[in-house]
Amino acid sequence: MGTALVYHEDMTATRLLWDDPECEIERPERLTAALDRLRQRGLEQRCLRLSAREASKEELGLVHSPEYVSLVRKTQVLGEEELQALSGQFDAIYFHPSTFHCARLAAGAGLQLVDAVLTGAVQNGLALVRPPGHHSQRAAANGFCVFNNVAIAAAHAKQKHGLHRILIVDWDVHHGQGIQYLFEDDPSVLYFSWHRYEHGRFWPFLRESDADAVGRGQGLGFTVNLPWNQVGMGNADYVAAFLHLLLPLAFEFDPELVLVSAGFDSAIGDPEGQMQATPECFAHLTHLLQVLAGGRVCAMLEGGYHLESLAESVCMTVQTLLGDPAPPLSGLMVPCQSALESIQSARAAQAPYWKSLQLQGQCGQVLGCRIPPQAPCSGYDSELSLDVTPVPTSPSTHSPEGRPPPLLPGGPMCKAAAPAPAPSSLLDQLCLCPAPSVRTTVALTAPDITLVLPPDVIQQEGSALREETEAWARPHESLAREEALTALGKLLYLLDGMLDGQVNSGIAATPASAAAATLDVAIQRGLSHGAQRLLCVALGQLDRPPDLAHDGRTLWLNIGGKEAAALSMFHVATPLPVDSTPQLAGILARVLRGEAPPSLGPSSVASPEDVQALMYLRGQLEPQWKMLQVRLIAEAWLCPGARLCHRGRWGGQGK
Ligand code: Q9C
Ligand code: ZN
Repeated sequence: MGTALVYHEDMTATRLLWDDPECEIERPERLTAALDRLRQRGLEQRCLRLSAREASKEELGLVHSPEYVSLVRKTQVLGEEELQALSGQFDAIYFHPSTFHCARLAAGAGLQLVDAVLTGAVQNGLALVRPPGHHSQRAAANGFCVFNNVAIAAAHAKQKHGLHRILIVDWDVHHGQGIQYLFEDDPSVLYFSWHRYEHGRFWPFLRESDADAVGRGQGLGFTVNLPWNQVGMGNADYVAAFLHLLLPLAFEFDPELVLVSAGFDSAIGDPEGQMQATPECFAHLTHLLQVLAGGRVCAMLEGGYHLESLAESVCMTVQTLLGDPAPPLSGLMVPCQSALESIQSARAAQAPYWKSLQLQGQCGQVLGCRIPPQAPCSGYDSELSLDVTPVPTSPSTHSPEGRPPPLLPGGPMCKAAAPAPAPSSLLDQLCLCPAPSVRTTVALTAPDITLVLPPDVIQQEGSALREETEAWARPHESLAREEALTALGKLLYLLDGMLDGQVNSGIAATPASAAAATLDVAIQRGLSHGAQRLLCVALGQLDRPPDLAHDGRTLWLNIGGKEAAALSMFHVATPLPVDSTPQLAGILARVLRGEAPPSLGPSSVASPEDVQALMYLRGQLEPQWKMLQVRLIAEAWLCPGARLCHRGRWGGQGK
C-alpha cells in the first residue's frame, strides 16, 4: 500500500538569529541531513512524496487559542530585537520571521499524512518537519515547539475522520507535556511518553511527567508516563518498555490510528538525551507498532540533534515503514535496573485502569514467590546449571517479601557475554543486504490446501535433490512416506533459499503426521547451513518434542502444547488456545509479506488461566531470559559488564 514522506524545503528556513546555547541545536541541517540520507539509501525514492501544505487557521484552532495563533502570525513582521524579546517570554523558544510559515507547514504536513493514511492512499508514513510540536500548548510555545503538530493531527483524525481511539507514542527523549495537557481528560487519545526525567531534575522539570500522572476525569489511565531516572538507556530498555508496558495497553486499547511523536534525541549520540539506543532500535520500535491499528502508523519528527544519529534513525524508521525487516540489535538484551524500576512503577500506576496489567500483577505476586509443587518442569535446574559459574550476588533491596535472592546460577547469557559473536556469521552478513529480491515464497505440496495467495507471493516450484532429501529423512520413520518426502524436499529448498539470502520468508506445507520430524530436520539443516540461532515456534500439540540439542542455538517454543513447561530455557511449551482456522495459511502469507495483521479487537485480553500459565513460565524463565523481567527479583543475576559501551562512531559513554 505504500509509505508517504511529507516534506517541504521551506521548513529549513526558520533558524536562530542570536546567541542562545539552549536553542542553537534546533537547526535547519536537521532536516537536510535526514533527507540527504534517505536519498543516499534510496529510501526517499521508494516513498510517495507529498509536498507539505500549510495548516489553516481553523485547523490550528483545533488545539490552539485564536489569540495565540494571531500572536505567532504577527512574528512574521517583527524585527530581530522584537523577536528575541518575544522568544524570551517562553521557555526554550526562538522565533524567526519564517517561523509562522514553517510551523503551519509542519502542522499541515501532519494533517496531509493522516489524510493520506486514513483515506487509504498509503499504509503509513513520516512527516519530516520543523519546528517540532509536542511541547507546544494551547496558548504557549515551548521547547522549540510552536504548534503541536501531533496533537492537531489527532484532533483532526477525530473531527474529520470520526476516529474514536488514537494512540500517540512519544519516543522523543523529552516529555511531550503539551500533548499530555491537551488530551489529559480525553479517553479517545491514549498518550504514551517516555522521557529523561532523573527524578525531576531534567527539563522541563515537571512533577506531572512522573509515572503517577495518569490523566484525569474520563481520561484516567489514558496518559502513560515512563520517566527514565538515569541516562544511558539502551536498546534493551526501550524494547522492554514496549513489550511490558506500551504494547499490553495498546492491544487492550485497540487503536484505529497510531501517531508517533518521533523524536530521535532518544538515540545514541544525542547531546540532549544522553541515551544509548542505536538507530536500529527505531526499526524495531516501528515494527512493534505496525501490528496495531491495521498498520496505520503516522510518524512525525520531533527532536533529534546529533545529525548522524538522527539521519540513521530516520532511515531505520522509514525503511521499516516501507516493510523491510528490522536489522539485528547490537549489545546484550539486558534491561538495566533503573529501567525496570521505571517500567514497574508505570505498570503499577496504570494497573487500576488496564485489565492486561491487573491479570499479570495478580499472577506475578502469587507465582513469583510460590511455585506450585506440581510444577511440571523437573529437568529445569539441572539442564541450566551445566557449565555456568554462579555470579556473585549483592543483597537485593527489592526482593518481594524480603526473601533472599534464589541461589540459581546465571544463565548461559552470562557466559555468552565474553566472546564477541563471530563477525562472519551468515545471518549477520545477510543483514547487510536488507531486502532479498523475493519477499515471500509458498511451497505447497497438497493441491487441496485452500490458500488465496496475495499477488506478490511466489509459488515455489523447486525441490532439494532427491538423494539429499532421503538422507535427511532416513532417521525418521514418519518421513518414509512419499508425500512426506516430497514436502520435505520443498521445505529444504525453501530453507536454503532463505539462508542464501534469496528469499525473505516462506510457507511450506507438510502432512500432519510428519510435522514433528520435518521440523526436526529443518532445524538440523538450518544449523548446518550456517544459521547461528534458530527460533522454532510450533503451534498446536505435537506428538513429541523434537530431539533438541540444548546448546543455545535453537529456541523451541510450543504454543498450544499440553501443559506449561520449561524443560530448559531453550525448550518452552505453553497451553494457550490456538485457533487454526482454514484461513491461517492465507493470513500468515499476508503478514509474512508485510501486511499488517488484522486487529484483535477490544476484547483481546487473555483469560486468567492463560495469563496464569504464562506468568508461571515467566517466573521460571526470567532468571535466564533477562528481557522477561518486569519485577526486580533477578537483579542479583545481572552479568557484570553486560552493559556495552558504544564508543567510536557515536562518541557515547557506557553507563
Ligand atoms: N539541557 C524537543 O526535543 N532545553 N525539544 C533543555 C536541557 C530544551 C527539546 C535543556 C529542550 C527542548 C522537541
Ligand atoms: Zn526532544
